[in-house]
Amino acid sequence: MKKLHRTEKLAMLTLIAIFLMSGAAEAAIHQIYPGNSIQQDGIDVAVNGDVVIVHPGIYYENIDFSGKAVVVRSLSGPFSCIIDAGGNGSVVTLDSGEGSGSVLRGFTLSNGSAQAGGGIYCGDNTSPLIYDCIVNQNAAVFGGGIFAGYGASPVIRSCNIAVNQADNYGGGICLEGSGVQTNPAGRPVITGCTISYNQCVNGSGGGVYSANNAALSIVSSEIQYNGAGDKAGGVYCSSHTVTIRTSWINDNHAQNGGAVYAEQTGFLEMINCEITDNTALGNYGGGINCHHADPRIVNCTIAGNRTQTYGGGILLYRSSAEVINSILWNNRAWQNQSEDINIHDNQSGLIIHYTDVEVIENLGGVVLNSYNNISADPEFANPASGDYGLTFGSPCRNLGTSDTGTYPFLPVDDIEGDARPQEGCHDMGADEYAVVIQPAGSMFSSRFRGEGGAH
Ligand SMILES: [Ca+2]
Ligand SMILES: [Ca+2]
Repeated sequence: MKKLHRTEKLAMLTLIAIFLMSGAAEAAIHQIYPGNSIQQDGIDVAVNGDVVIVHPGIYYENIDFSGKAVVVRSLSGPFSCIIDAGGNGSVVTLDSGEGSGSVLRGFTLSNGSAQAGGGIYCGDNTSPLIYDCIVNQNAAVFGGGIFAGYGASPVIRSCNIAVNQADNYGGGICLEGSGVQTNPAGRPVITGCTISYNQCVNGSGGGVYSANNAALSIVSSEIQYNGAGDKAGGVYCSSHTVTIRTSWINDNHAQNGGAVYAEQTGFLEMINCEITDNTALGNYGGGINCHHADPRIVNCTIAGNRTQTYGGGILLYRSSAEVINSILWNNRAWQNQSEDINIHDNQSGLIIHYTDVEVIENLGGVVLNSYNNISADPEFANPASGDYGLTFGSPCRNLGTSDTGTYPFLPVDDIEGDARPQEGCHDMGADEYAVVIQPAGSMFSSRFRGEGGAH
């Protein structure tokens, strides 16, 4: 190897020094211990690119990212690191245009109380990452757990949002004009989350509320046991674009729209979802209530939902639905009679193909395009315990369509992540029955829920 001259050595050492210094400056780490303040000792002294690491403990304070692109994370996860706002204000505020470089990870956020966003307030045009957090026991008028404002596109990933309360909108999460308003591709994303036991006392959206032309994407999430005093125990949308994929919406309750209430929504698509055992305590839509909204429902299982009068499974009021490869079974309406879909007026319509449906009540719909449907007990695995997977003998096996030319939106997997199609053809409903050949030659159904489920 050629021996370096002294000047070359100096130049190289200088380069190494600059590299080390600049590297250190870009990612300073601020360690926070119990007795410190996450805000004063961490965020306030941090600059863009820094990391604030919070050691296990309970921190009684409110924190504000103040527009900084910093990562604020716990050392060892949300169970041992709690931020408690003491009933005074939002626990966490992001209200200075924070982008995806602002990351909150691994905290339990509790005891916030605010006008909007008891747990987390995401102001206009923010797009932070909220990751691996428990948002628990917070209260607000709008968004008991989380609020996102005009043009905001937060990513909420692997969070548990539970036992929060809102007076007016969004017991768990409230999205007001979020997403597309200022960025055509912008949308809040809720992925891998559990949203449960939240309440919206007087208004709409026990789990999630999305309105004022907001966009929203919900993926691989469970929305369960939420309640609303008015519309939508699970998800309320009066929105620009809403997609819900590979998710469970079950055991929610509201006056109207036990699981979902869609109103004046530009585009609502639900794929690989189970909408089960929800209740409308008032009149309309035990499962999904559509009011001037035109949903596309693909490979969904809608079963065991209840209402007092119209639309045990789906109510269509001045709405047209497209239902493909789905199961609608044992939904109940007036006097506990079977009624899976109610086409309520002459400005509504239904396209239903390759679906197992028990009862369609048509009160004058202008379009009823029905093709290749069946009406047979789907033989769910154990609906009494909430298991709406298919059994080996189910008539829904291999009677869906796999024609991606006619139906380009068909999913390539099921609610559990099994590949579709199995046995050469899509099944009806959210679950694809997967037959796996074991080395010993035995056969069994591989039915596993995603994270933390009972399937
Ligand atoms: Ca199949
Ligand atoms: Ca499956």
